[in-house]
Amino acid sequence: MSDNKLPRNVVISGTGLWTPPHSISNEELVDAYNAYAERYNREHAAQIEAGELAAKPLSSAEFIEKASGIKSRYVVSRDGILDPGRMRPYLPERSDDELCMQAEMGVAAAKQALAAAGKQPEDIDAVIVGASYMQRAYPAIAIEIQGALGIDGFAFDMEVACSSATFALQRAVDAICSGSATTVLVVNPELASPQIDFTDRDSHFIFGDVAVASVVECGETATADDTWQILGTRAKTVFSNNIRSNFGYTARAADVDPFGEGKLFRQNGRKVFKEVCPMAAAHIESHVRESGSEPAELARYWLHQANINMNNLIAKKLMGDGASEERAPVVLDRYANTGCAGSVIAFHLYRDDLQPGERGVICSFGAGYSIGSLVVEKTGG
Ligand code: CO8
Repeated sequence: MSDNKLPRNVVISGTGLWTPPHSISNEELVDAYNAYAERYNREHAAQIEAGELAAKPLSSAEFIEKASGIKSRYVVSRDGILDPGRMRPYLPERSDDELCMQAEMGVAAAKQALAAAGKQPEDIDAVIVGASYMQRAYPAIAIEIQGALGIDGFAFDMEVACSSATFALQRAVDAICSGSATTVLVVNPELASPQIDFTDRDSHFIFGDVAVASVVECGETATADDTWQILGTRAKTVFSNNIRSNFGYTARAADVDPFGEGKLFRQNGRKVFKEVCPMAAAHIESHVRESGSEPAELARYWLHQANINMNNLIAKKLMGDGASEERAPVVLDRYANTGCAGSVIAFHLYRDDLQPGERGVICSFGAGYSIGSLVVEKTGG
């Protein structure tokens, strides 16, 4: 408690995780992609031969696991992704009277977080939805979730790509510290699969769908057994084009196909790896020191889940020879990269064994570039 850098005692008092019902292994994904690529190459053989078109290279499950650590991913809809004639999920349009897909995912995670925190909808003052993409511009997904749960107060959406969750948690902390709210529900429904170009070998394997939620409140009102005091938050952004998504509503006015070549997720993965690892490690190191701990002593690092080699490098930098999967848990092997949700999934699944007084960091790093961190300490005991 003595190292709390916040003007108030603020805690995370409950989290929730909604996992989609379908998963796709690397082998299944690669089979579908390769069938698509072979068909494409056959159909365009003459243009490829003439040098007018590039042949589609084949993908490999071994490459994917070795380069990223990803073995499978969860998705809200599987069949369309694995159909070489479609190569995108199938999400039928819903009427305005139905909950949209993203709100439905968010509500499922939010109900778990509320139950874990022992809160009723009337205890919540604000709902913040942070995600890499929003299914629509307005009304805000957060307001739809607020309405579906019967929460009074205010709600808003925010997008900071992979750091949308940690930045949203920071917004919740700031609201509580400023007195504009006492209990905030943060929801991160990452509906990633519609933004993936499943016909692009370099990126078809990266993402999965998921939703997480967290209740953040004043320590004085928290009644849950499992509460985590937030000792400090830190956010950092540096502009980079190395991870970019260009589809947007202005495409109509620019007379371009909003989902055409290069408009979906794309990245220069090598550069991202090289530039983000040292930035993230230095960010965490200085934030942990500021909170009064030595990085090597921290019990747990709930790191962003994009790439196992990145996480191993960062963990080694922070913990030296003490780095282990137990101290920096991995969920990307089965969830893949779930945008901003990855570090919160890790926090949700891998914290029960920590004792009161033990500390850890929830940290995201990714597009923007953006890095967000929270140093937390298990309370009670
Ligand atoms: N199968 C076989 N070979 C392949 C494949 C494949 N699927 N993909 C690429 N290759 C080939 C390449 O073409 C290349 O061949 P060559 O040497 O002949 O040119 C070779 O394999 C090596 O390719 P790379 O150099 O690209 O391979 P890397 O070892 O760098 O691994 C990674 C690629 C896995 C992409 C790696 O660079 C990486 O993970 N980097 C970090 C990237 C990262 O963290 N990005 C964050 C992205 S997400 C984000 O920030 C938020 C976006 C918000 C959206 C979220 C929605 C939920």
